[in-house]
Amino acid sequence: MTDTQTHQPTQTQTQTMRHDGGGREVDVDVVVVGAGIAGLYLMKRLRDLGVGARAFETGDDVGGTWYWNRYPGARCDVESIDYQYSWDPELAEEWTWSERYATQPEILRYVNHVADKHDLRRDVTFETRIVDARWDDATSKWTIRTEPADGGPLETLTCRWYVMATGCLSAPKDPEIEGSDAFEGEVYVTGRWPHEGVDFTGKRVGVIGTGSSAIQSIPLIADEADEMVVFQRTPNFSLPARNGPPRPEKVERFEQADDYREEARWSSAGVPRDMPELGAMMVDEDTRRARYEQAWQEGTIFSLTGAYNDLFLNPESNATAAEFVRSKIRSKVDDPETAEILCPTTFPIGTKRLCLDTNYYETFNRGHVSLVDLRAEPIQRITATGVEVGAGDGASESRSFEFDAIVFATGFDAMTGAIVRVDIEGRDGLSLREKWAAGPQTYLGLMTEGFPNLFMVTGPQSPSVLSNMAVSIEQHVEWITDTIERLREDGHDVIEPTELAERAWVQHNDDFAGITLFTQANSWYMGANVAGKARAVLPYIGGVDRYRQTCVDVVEAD
Ligand code: NA7
Repeated sequence: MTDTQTHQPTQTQTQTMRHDGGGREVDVDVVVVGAGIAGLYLMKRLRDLGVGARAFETGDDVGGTWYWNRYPGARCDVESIDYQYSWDPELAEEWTWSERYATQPEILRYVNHVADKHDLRRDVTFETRIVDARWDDATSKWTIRTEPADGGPLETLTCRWYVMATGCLSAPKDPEIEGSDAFEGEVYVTGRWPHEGVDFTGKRVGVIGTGSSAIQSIPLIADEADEMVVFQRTPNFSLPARNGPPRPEKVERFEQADDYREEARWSSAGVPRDMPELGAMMVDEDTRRARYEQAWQEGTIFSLTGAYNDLFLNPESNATAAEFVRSKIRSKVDDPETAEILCPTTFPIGTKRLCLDTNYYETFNRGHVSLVDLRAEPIQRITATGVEVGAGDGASESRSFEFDAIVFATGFDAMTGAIVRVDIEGRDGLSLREKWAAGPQTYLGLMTEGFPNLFMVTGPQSPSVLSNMAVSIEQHVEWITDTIERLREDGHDVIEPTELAERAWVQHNDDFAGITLFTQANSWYMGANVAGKARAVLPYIGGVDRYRQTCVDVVEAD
């Protein structure tokens, strides 16, 4: 990032109030959007640096992803020892995770504990949405308009630095099903689950989708429901989580927390682990199967696709791992026809997010649970009473299902959705939504040319969702806040990537993706789950370690 302009340093704490036509205008150094894991750490760091900052959050409390995703069975798919803050070492002493993979309520309690301990809520305006943000070249500031949830008047504020800490999976996508508003029974969306919980006892429940949210919630909803129908468009690969108490070997390694964390920061996915030296085709079938079996027993999302070093590169190698998991699905599901429907065949394993489950496949052995294969019988529409499926071309009879409740587990407009839902206008009236219409263009997933002083935490083209988010969030927050501090010290008011640097980074992303199998899947990694969204590899595939080094090099090169 070289294209900086020199101005006077900003004031250290500028909560200057200006009254303008009865409206309230506030100027702060930094506006942060989001009070999740990223937003809270940003606010803590900015406060410690003496930088005036205000955060805005649509929810009525902290937590981000863990505030919204309250569906039954919601858990992190990275072990809790890895998925926690490292910036306050006392937290590891104060907080003991009860499970290897903590549930959403436990993670939310942890986030609340951190917010309480560091008094972070006082700088957050809750129940408030950012409507738009406009860059003003004359003042080198952003003008931001916010809207309170109660429909009160919009408020305007200005800031020098604008940080989107809006999360990668926070904008639920439209289900894109005809009549999705027509159902007159209870409607639930996994990413916007009611705080008071839902009792499905005695109910007929339809679940649409078989991604991670569905795979986590289906076994628990089935425990309560009288009847359950799962509507599956694309089957997913899921591995048993083998949840329980935190793994003793992990707990033991974590006793040297500083070393452990440094290893995580310089690992490929933000979790310390042994890297494979061999390709899958370099060993015989028995050896391979034994290795996959060992990985299957480990219960992490990294074990199986990390068993050999070419599983994301070589289709033949990948096919051996995929077939191993299919054999497991067939052995778990009693009805062979149902088992085949549950077996993924249309994408290489790992190129859609792997899931971790507890009794997912086994749930289809329960008498009151059935599966509808939407590839054979697509959903025609949602009606007032349920769901209608059928080929619609006379190839298969249409069928109707009646429900008391429908659960939409239909996913998110991932990586870019929450960013472009805000109307962001950069230099010369450039709209971010328009700039990214053919796919995101960023420098390091941190900034984008034409939008000075706008930062993104775990933005597209950074490792983000292909890594332990806790590690990647901390790296981005530290990079952004260090950069702001340095610019202030050096008397620079503006930072913006050059077009050339950005083009090179986008090209590097595409080059990396092009040598892997990721481009073969219609996944949310590729933007393929949202109608009309450009097809582009959204996360950086080169790894946390390579990426971190690049960020260090950029700073060292001034
Ligand atoms: P996902 O993984 O995007 O899953 C969404 C599911 O919903 C997936 O099975 C989709 O099928 C299905 N879907 C979406 N739209 C439709 C329509 N119109 N008809 C039928 N089925 C549909 O979201 P999750 O919330 O489960 O998980 C997101 C991430 O959160 C997860 O990867 C973890 O990292 C945490 P498709 O595959 O598109 O055919």
